[in-house]
Amino acid sequence: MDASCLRYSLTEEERQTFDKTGYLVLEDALTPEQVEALTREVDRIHDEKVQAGHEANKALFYPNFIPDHKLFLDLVDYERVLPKVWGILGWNIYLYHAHMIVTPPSGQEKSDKTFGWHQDSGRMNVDMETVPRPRMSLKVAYFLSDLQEQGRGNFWIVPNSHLNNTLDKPAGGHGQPEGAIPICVKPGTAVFFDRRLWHTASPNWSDITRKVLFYGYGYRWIRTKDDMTVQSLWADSEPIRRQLLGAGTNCNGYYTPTEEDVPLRGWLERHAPDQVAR
Ligand SMILES: O=C(O)CCC(=O)C(=O)O
Repeated sequence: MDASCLRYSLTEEERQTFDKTGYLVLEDALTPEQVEALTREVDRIHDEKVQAGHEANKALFYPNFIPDHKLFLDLVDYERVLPKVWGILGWNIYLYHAHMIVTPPSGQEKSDKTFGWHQDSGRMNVDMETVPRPRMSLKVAYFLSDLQEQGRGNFWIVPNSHLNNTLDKPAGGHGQPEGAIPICVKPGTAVFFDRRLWHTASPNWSDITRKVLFYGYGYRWIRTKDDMTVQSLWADSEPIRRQLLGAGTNCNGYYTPTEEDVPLRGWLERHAPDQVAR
């Protein structure tokens, strides 16, 4: 990894925003050329899935897409984004989960039905007993389609809700929680969010297909959340990418890492010692 990526390190202002609100918006994280090239691959995969029987007007949730194209792999340690991820979580991290979502126009009437609000990681939220629950992981969502207006299948969040273990939803299944907002962004925007931030997908009432890539980073001792069949990519990856793709020397190395388990720590010690927090 080139040390020039350090110009994208998490700033103090970004840290405060993320800590306070539970999310961070990074406009122009991807260039228009990257958006175009990634969109081509997303469209290709979507077409293949539809040919294989996926209903064309239903949202496509497709996990474990990293092995499908080098462009997806290259975002795992993307220079504009990874420094902010380690700035928040530290160096003992990997990509525990990734999914692509394509949300075509639903063709349905607008409704005020309450969306599917949740925090990430399922049972993690039940099995852990603290208030607030610990952060553990975050996701980076790369928006490829134009979501500058709401109603386009936008990602919705309740800002500042990440420290609340519960969320009050309107009674009767209508309306959204107090403070809820749609994320309205242009293509190429990356949104970082704490896994505890209450969030949801929403229906696409527009005629623009929504396309998003989600990259979930967490501590190396967290299990993968989808199949993550990325082991075949290890051999051709440089050490930090290999770490991010889940490599380790043995099981204990996920809990008590050696130098070989976490090349990211060694790299930071050499290039940015002030960023090796713990
Ligand atoms: O599709 C969306 O906008 C929401 C995705 C989501 O809920 C998630 O990644 O946990």
